[in-house]
Formats: sequence, C-alpha cells, structure tokens
Amino acid sequence: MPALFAAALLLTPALWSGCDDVVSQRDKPASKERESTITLQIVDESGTMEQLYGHSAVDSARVQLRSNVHGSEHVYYSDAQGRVEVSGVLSDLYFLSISRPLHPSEVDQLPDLTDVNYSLINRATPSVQIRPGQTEPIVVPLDLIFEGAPIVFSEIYASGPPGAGLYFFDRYIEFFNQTDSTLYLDGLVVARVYASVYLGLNFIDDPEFIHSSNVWMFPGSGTDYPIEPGQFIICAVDAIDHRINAPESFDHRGADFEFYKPDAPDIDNPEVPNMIMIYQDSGIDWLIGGQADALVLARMDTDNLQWRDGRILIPYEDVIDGVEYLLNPSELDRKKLNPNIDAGATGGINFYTGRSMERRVSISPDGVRRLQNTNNSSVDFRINDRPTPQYHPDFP
Ligand SMILES: [Ca+2]
Ligand SMILES: [Ca+2]
Ligand SMILES: [Ca+2]
Repeated sequence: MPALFAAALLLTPALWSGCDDVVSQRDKPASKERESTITLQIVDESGTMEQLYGHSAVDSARVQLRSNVHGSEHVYYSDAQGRVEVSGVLSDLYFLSISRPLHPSEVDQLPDLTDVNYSLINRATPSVQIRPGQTEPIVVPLDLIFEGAPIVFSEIYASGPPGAGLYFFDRYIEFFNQTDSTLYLDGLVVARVYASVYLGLNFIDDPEFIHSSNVWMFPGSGTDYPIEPGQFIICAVDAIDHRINAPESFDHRGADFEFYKPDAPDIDNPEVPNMIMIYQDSGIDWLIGGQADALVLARMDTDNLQWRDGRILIPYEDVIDGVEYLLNPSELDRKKLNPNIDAGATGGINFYTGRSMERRVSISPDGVRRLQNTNNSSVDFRINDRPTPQYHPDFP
C-alpha cells in the first residue's frame, strides 16, 4: 500500500498529517486527538425499506471504509436503527462502500422487482471526511440497484512492465463470468470513455450517452465464444511472448483475444482470435491511458451506430460494466465516467511499474464467492504488484 499512496502523499497537504504520525508516536496525547469517533446513519432513499418495514433505516448493511492516505480498512455492519459507530479511526478522507443485498424473501414482497439480485448501495456518497470533534451523525443515503452485471471487468493492466524502456504492448483487460450459466462474448463492445482536458470536453453529465472515439467488438455471430461460469478471459494488445522485449513481462501467446488494428503495422497471431475495431481515431494499436482512463463493456446495436461530432454514442442502458482509473484516485472531480456506472475510481499506478488493478473478491453470508461490484471502483478494486492474467489469486 505505501507505494500506492506515495503519489497522493506528495500532492496533498495530508503529507503533513503523515509526518505528525512519526512525532506523535512519542507524544501519545497528540495522537489520541487525531482519532475520531463518529456515527453513520444509513438511510434508504429508494422507498424499499419503507415498503417492507415502514421505516427508512437500513439494518445489516455492510459498511466498508478505506482511508485515502493511510490505506487502512474497516468493516462494520449497521444495527437495527441503521446506525454504525465508527471509533478510533484517524482523521482522513474515507472511501465508502455500503451494500445491503435484499434477501429473496424481501424481493418476493416487492411486486415491482422482477429478479433476485438487488442491493441498496451508496451511489451518491462515495466518500466521507472524518474529522475530530464531529458530533452530528453523518447521514448516508442508499439507492436500490440491480446487481445483475453478468460479465465484469476483473482486471485492467495498463501501466507497462518495468525495466523495458517505453514498452507497453503487453497491456491487457480481463473479464469474468459472475453467473452460473455459460454466456457468450460474441458482439460485446469494449469502449474507452471520451473526454479531453485540452478541448475542455467532458460528457460525464450527459443524460443519455457515453461518447467514445475508441470502440472495439468481440468477434463471433452469437454462440462462437463462450465464457464459462467462473472463467477469466483476457484481451491482450498483442498475443505474443512479451518476455523477448521485456523480461519482467508475460507470454501472451495463450491470450483469449488480441486487439488487431488492421490499418496499422500491427502483429497478428493467427492462433488467437482478433478483437474487431469498429472505430479508433488514432494510434498504431488499441490504445488506453497508462495511468488514467475509463472503459465500459456494453451490449449494443453495432449495425445502427449513433454518432455525434465524430464520436460514437453508447446508451447508458446498454452498458454492462464500467471502470474508471485515475493517477490520483482521490481526485474524483477529474472523472469522465458517469457516477451511475462507476461512482469512484481505482488507480494510483505510475507508468512502467508493472502493476495492475484487480477487482476484489466478496464472500456472501452463505459462502458464495463473487467479484465485488458495487459500482464504486474506489473500493471494488485493489492494486496488484504483479498482474494475474486469466486468474484471480483469491478465486480457487
Ligand atoms: Ca495488437
Ligand atoms: Ca490474431
Ligand atoms: Ca486476473
């Protein structure tokens, strides 16, 4: 963790509170002053709890706090009144992930809901500031979401390997089948969310669409490329043995797919199926940001594309999953992906460090292992020192 937050430490005044730590180890009273006790009041704003129990308090919610500067994590469960007492934590900005899955028996009592995988989550409040002397409870509203994303981004490796100069063609993205059924990747779209700091363009608040100038599609005509329950697949920039160019990198000859850009001098491994380029306005290969970017997986009508100002429009309702990453993941004001798809951001990885971003495993009360997807990458993802292509270390 320390390296992950090194960038944040250099950039924020929190550095000075970090220095206080060293002093305060010899000066206990000062240290005590910086620890805070606050109450979170978890309130359902969707009307679901009201409908079920006649009040808006959310009981049994799993509340996860992660300190921005210190990296420490705390997990609590709300009581019958929807309260969580957070005690003895250091003052800081905390990323917040709250999830209260609805029990199937609760869903049964709600005629508007058609499936079983619903959760109340804190979409509108991805973080809280905890300061000493706060006496008023912090009220955190929850929304109802359908947790149905059948296929999720499980890992993004974009930084490039160490010790190989400016080499970064070993990048890959990894997907995971969260369901109990065989699914098909055929025709699914992978797109990069467009924004331009230089042109002052950012479509984060667009009410309908993601704007993209980098859109690729899985091959196949419907049932050619299955992904089995619990399977991890990778799409590599080039399906070659990268260890020839970068000793710290990987042999991607066994990749599931590769991005082959037909209008460029790109490499095509005939053994590995190619991702199909729909549109990419620049670059000699599939190109994503090494330190910051946002990607979505979508199922959309690629025969009738909608365009605006030279970019493809992707309806939000077609998005299956989306992830944003930033060089400083606490700077959420730099986001470009709508918070309804990803309320937070992972990242904090510098170029050529060989590190990747990987979704965490969550274990349900009945012991089922899934990848955490609360639509908040600040808490759903963690950082790997070594990428894990086609597997997850916590997923036997
Ligand atoms: Ca390629
Ligand atoms: Ca190929
Ligand atoms: Ca992996």
